[in-house]
Amino acid sequence: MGKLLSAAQVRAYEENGFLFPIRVMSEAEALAYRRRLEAAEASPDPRIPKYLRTKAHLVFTWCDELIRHPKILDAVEDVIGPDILCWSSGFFNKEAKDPAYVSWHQDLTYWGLEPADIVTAWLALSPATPESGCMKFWPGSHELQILPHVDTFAEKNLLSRGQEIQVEVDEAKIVFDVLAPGEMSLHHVKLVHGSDPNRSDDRRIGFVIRYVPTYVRQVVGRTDSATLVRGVDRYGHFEPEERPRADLDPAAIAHYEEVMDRLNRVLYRGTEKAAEQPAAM
Ligand SMILES: O=C(O)CCC(=O)C(=O)O
Repeated sequence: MGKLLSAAQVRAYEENGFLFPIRVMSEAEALAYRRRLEAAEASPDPRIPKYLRTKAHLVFTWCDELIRHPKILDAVEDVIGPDILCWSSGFFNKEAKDPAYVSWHQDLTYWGLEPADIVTAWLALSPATPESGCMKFWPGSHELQILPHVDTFAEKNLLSRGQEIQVEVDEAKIVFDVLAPGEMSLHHVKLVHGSDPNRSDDRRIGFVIRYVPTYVRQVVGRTDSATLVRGVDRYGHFEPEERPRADLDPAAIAHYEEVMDRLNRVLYRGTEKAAEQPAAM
């Protein structure tokens, strides 16, 4: 028995490369976070979408609170151990009847991180169903090497480069990551996954948190940064990040810009695309 997950759940994560549903908060708590998001989105400040997409925890106190949520961390600890850094966080949202989608991909492809003991917590703040365009997983694909990906930069693709694997996925084998608000899934950084457009009448809102054990390192960029959220960092592979003292605090924004400038050089390496508008990873 782990902190939150049973031994059978941890085994299922290791075998399949994903685990869901994991209830980490009540529907009411999830709704309260949805309201915080929607209040931020209501601001006329044009920089808000960028802040919400990548490393949102550096700019919004309630996102900083979410990446430290004890139940989320308990489940994460059960799969990657007790010394945990948050490398990124942000929203993958689809509006009602939104054609936006996510092509089949493996997260690790462009992140420059090693080794691959990295997990994403995907927290639902609205219903995630096949109709609303929930994630879909290829079970066991985290055991594969990184597959060849092509950059499409397709307009409706939510990924930074519209990256897509060059391998046929057997649709009969895929599993839909169905979640109610307040539930989350975990997926391994090499798992092949994607998602379809939202055909429902509600927004599909996912807060995505990338967690790495402290021994992971950045091998492409010269430096990288992360936030220690549990345990001790005995390695110092990542520069420590600063917590926001208030939402959109000017010091936090200056720190965000500096960190993102470095990270975008890694995420967009080898492309001509200017990295002025960080997309989701
Ligand atoms: O939210 C989605 O539809 C895709 C998210 C994703 O690709 C990820 O969290 O790695």
